[in-house]
Amino acid sequence: MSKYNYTRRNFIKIGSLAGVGFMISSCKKDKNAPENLFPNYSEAIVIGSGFGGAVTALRLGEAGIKTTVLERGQRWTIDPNGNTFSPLAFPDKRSAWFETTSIAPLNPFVLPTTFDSYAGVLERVRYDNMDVYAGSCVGGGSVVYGGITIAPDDNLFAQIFPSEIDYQKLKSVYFPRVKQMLGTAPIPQDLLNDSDYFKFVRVGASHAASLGLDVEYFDSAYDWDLIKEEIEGTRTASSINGDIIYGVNSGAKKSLDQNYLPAAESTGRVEIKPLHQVVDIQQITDEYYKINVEVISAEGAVLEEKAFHCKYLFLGAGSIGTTKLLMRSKEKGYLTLINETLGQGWGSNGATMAMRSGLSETTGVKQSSPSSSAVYDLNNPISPTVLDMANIPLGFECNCLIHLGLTLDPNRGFFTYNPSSDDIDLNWTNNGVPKASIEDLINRLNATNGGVLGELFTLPETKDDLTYHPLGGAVMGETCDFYGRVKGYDNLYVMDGALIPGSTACANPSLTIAGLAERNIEKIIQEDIT
Ligand code: FAE
Repeated sequence: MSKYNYTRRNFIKIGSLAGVGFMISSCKKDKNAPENLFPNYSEAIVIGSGFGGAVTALRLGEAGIKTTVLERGQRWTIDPNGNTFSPLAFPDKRSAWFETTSIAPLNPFVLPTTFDSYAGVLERVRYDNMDVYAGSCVGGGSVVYGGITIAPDDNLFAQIFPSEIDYQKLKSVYFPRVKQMLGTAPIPQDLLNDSDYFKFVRVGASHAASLGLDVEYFDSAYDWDLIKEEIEGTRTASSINGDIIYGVNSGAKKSLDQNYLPAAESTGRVEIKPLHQVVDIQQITDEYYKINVEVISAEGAVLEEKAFHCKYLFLGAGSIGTTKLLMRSKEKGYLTLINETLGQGWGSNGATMAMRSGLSETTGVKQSSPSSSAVYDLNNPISPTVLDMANIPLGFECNCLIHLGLTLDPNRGFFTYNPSSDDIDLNWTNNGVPKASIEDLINRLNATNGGVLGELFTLPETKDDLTYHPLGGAVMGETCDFYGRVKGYDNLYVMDGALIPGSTACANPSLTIAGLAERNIEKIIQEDIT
């Protein structure tokens, strides 16, 4: 344990033991103390409450550091009547971050709806050749994600990440730490073997086995007992209707607002401020940062412009959000020392979606979320590919399966700051690797088991122009060091997907992002916080 932690913990202990005496002494106002110099001062500020932000906030709170979390989105609390989130089939304003029509990626399956612009849970950012989806609420991506909590393959990890990241330690120490906090578990055998809701999983696994491919039943951040209650009819049906991307009304999804974030608040040192959208950040002295914030209403009106201040500033606004804040702030002359790699090294995690239809087997009238298995095609002739067995909740028998494929795509894009929009543009050209890899695998599955690629309604065969997995922009070893410290600045850190070099090596990213955040904040608290 570091000297700092020991001292800080003792400080808290002595404070509570000394009782009144301690309170009196702390009441003597030190006019040079930062909380008296700067409005809205916390020792630490975390921007964003997704995986990187939530891990960081908890560990700072546990270390006794007064921390404010600034989150642009709303906090959504599970309503026992099952009406917290927008339904999947008829999306309403709660589904989308300031849009007026559905942003569902597979539009043919969603009835066209229009609604008022509102601070909904899922953001779609449209760039040339690539649409990026991300969470926009307290809990960030964990509220809209599929709960897939999967570690990269060792060899693939080594092909993407620098050797400075000790992968064995991530796997043995930090991934278990994250999983324990989230409370993850694989699909129970009875649901896997017998439930009609998971028939699609069994069909997908048998087809993979026919090609000799390994199937992994990975840990999921879902409460499987609650899914059983949904099936039994004693709880709001939500997962079994296929809900994922706009939130799960039964509460079965173990999003960060059910674990890390309340744990952070219960330290008594962490405060979360929803609907606080950070505009830019500024180093105002060698020691302190100013964070300019718009406090917004759920309808998007700016209610107040406010400045927050801190000594330690942690960015957890996600790959797009963090990169945007750093680039905008650099452009405005607020953070000029950040090096020229900022905005580079962005990747889509080699992600692509594809469907198999026309299967001879039935795959289930209702295909329940969450996804629970993945097929490993590591010898794919184009690129190693891992195929998530996703669910397609149509409510009728489609004899079809839908997959999210993750490939080891070397393609990287970069952002440029656009002064006219005061935003960042992504420079990205698809190279065809994700599409070719997944199609190669699907063609082999179809050749052996029957079925065709795509061909249901107007769905394109393969979608490689959208990603749920934006990664990079302030990459480790380039813009930041190997613990997320932004080069050129003290006490400024990137804790989220922006730090990742464009790919999490054919794995869905949340576990890698959260595991790295656990690793990095541990080091930062030990070495940097005085
Ligand atoms: P993230 O979780 O996106 O959090 C960023 C937070 O910052 C958000 O709460 C934002 O609202 C907030 N923010 C942004 N800008 C600002 C600002 N200016 N001021 C204040 N706050 C701001 O970042 N991954 C998996 O591993 N398994 C899955 O099953 C899976 N399914 C997914 C399904 C969908 C539909 C989507 C969109 C993503 C999915 N992902 C999945 C990806 C995963 O959610 C994503 O990699 C992580 O959430 C990224 O974590 P970060 O901490 O980088």
